[in-house]
Amino acid sequence: MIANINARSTTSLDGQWQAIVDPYDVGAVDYRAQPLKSNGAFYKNYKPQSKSELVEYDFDSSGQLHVPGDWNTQRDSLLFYEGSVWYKRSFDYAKSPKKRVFVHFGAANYMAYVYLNGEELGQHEGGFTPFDFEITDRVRPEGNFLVLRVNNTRGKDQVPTVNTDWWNYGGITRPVTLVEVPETFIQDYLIQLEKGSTGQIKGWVQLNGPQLRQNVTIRIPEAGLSKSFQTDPAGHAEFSFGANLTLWSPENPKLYTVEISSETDQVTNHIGFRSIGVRGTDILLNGKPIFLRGVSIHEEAPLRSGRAWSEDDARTLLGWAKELGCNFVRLAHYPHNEAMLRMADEMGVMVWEEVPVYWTIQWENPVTLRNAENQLNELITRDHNRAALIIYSVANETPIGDARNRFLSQLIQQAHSNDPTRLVSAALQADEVEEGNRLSIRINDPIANELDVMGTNEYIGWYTRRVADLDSTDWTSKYDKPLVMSEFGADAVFGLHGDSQARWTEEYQESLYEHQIGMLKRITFLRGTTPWILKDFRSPRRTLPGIEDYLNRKGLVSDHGEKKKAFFVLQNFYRQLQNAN
Ligand code: GCB
Repeated sequence: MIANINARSTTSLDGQWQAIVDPYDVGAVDYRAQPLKSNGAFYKNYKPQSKSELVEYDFDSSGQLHVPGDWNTQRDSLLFYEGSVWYKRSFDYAKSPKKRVFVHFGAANYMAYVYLNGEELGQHEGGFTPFDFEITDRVRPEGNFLVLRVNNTRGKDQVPTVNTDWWNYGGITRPVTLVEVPETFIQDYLIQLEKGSTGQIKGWVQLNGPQLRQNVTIRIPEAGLSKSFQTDPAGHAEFSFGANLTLWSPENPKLYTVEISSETDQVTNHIGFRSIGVRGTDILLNGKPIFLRGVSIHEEAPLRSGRAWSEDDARTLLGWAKELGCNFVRLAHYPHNEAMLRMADEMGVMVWEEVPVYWTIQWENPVTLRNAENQLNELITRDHNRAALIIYSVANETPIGDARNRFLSQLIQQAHSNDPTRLVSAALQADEVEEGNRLSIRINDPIANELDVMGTNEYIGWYTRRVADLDSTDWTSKYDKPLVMSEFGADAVFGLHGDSQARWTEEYQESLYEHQIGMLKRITFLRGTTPWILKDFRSPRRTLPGIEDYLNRKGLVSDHGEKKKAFFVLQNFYRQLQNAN
């Protein structure tokens, strides 16, 4: 994967694409369920050569879908659709001499089968991470046609699996871009502060192409830095050097222009430098203890329905979080689009990113584990230069057991070894123990031993017990580690009023937040909160008519952007925390 394509010479393929809805995959397999190779295969984009020839598909008269975008919110008939849609887009491309060309996809949910000019380029599994294919020798000056079959059928062995509390939006949900690079190009690089240091930059550069041994220079003009290195025969160079930098923080999200140049290529990135670590139950940003004032966010557009993908979407969502007083967001439950991370870097919001290892997963299945590892890798590769990114979360509410423990342990090790500088967490669930007339909640999950930060989701006052019970609930942990309360919340319909005992009212939600905050203040090892959730979001599990209407209503903001009463309760708590610092 090519890192940071924003810094490249690119051509956008976004816009209207021709689209064929294919619920039975007739464009891919024949009536004996064998792969289609004839002109009947939709990726051939074949046209009848005479009036007698039978061809049963036609992209040009099949309607269009906008890319990027989920298909569910673009046509009423696709609202609940799960299956295949074929996309086609034609383009001309004048390739510069001695350059290589890649086609890059921000994401397509869930499987993507990609073809150029009637030939297969490859496949990608996983709905939320980027992928690219080289097309240097296949792209023509005129009349190219790029075809994708995107299939969002859920499967038990997938990541996520069949059961989730969010809408399974299908489609090419993020931008599609042609990227042109030199024959030997800078494929990826990591330029970050060394773990535990605020004055030492450590990282590597990786070249790709025929001329792998080169001089590479890292320049940070504003900091007066210029360092050169030689890559090894595999095109890799590691480096470490001292730097006197203004550190990135939410209060001062300083980004430097960093230039990485080799003899054949040059790229620029805006990079912030900060350290993140833990000491006992504290989380340290740039060496100082911090409290993560956060909120959970789904990747849904703030002011229209469907998947979010643009810079404007990111600005609005993170703007609401900042208005709440947040210095932190949890991007649940899968990798969000890259614009969110860039915006978080600029706006000074720390980020928890997550892979969709959610609820039940085939813990025993090695293919499922490889898939989860791959999604985690692609996420790390995409975002490892973002200062805002401080935590990787490897799972959400997964049931304790040997196979699950091994699975998560593998992901935790992988995150640590691929990116030693960031913290690793998971949203766990805790045990409830009655002690006299008080309730004790105990964090007791073997996987906590391997995490840097523990996350816990709890729904006291909504799914379990009553709101008043929060006043007599205490938390314990046998781990000397920080806790982020990664979820709590209640559903409320914006504008529905009643007393604080009445479900679905803003008053119920408001009261639950007040009592939750009372309880949270008593947890001595609590270092962050990301209540559930910033905005009402689509969920197929939420069927109650007139109330849910297929929306999870736990938003602090409604699906139309209206702030509920609980928004102001949380805002007030975060103001107190901010003033106490
Ligand atoms: C949870 C899940 C989240 C759900 C939420 C709810 O525990 O982690 O994905 O949406 O509860 O509203 O039930």
